Amino acid sequence: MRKHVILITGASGEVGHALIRRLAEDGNNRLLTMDLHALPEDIRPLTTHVQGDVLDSGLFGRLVSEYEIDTIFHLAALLSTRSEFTPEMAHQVNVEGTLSLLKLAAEQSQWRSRPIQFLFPSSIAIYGMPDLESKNLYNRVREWEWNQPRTMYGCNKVYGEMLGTYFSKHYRQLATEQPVNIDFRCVRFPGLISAYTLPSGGTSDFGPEMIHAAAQGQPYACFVREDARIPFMTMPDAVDALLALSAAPREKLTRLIYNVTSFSLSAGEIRNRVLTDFPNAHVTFEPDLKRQAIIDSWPADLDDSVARRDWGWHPRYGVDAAFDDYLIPNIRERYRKT
Ligand code: AKB
Repeated sequence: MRKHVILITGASGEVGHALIRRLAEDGNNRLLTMDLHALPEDIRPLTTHVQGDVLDSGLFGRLVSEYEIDTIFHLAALLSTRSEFTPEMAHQVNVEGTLSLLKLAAEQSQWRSRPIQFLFPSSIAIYGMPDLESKNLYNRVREWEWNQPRTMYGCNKVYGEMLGTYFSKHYRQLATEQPVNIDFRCVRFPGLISAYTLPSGGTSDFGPEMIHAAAQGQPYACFVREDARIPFMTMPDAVDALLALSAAPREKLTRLIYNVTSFSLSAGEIRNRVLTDFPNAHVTFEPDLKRQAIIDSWPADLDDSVARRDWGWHPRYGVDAAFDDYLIPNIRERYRKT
């Protein structure tokens, strides 16, 4: 008999790392993970890992002959800064990879005549504020506002949201065969900050980089202006959001795509927080005008009231708890060991 699994793509990335740990806490969850890379050692025993490409349809064929995939967390993506250097590859991974996974979900749902849940993390990168005046004026953006991204990654993510919506509502709408039943659910994340891992290839990376550099006693040259402001949340809250949305009763959901966030800080405010805990930290501001322009196009904050209303979303870590209870103690501990 084929084994029932939760499939996680992009498993060796930051969100994957935290999500695998959390899902593995429930011994009933059997995890199947995929990534181009091997998994970090600490999470290897928690999952069956397949090193491979989300664009490899032959690989998917082999996986479905062995496993029944009930839920998919499709995390694999090239982030915003990296995608600007290789936009065509970003399109392949971020769009064609998503399309392959949605097709896999569609086939699974048809063969088994049951819904397959598809969790898709999107991003503040799908927004595009035209100028700083608008960014300051329209502070907390709602899901349907300003959806005009200026990065390849933002375009890919907004299209991924649209593809997921299409697959869940209209895919093969004129066909007579067994209907497709994909339960697509999406959260738009702000910048994420983990105490245990560092991001790579993103543009919100200045937040986590600054904190981790200070904890290691290293100087940090921040690539955006001191007044550059975007929303952030901690990694445990990001995982909570994915799991809470996954567990929410379908009938409570009035949307397929939800903003989630916790706090909004400028780069200067992050520096000030860092200095409180690491008074010798050396942070300078040396804006890279191109990356700065991307941050300027992202909203200063997100309105996540619909997620709060529909599925009780509420971050565990507001700004004070994020720094005092989660980030600073765990990051200190992390670098004390090395
Ligand atoms: C990035 O900076 O590209 C990501 C994101 C905000 O989605 N962290």
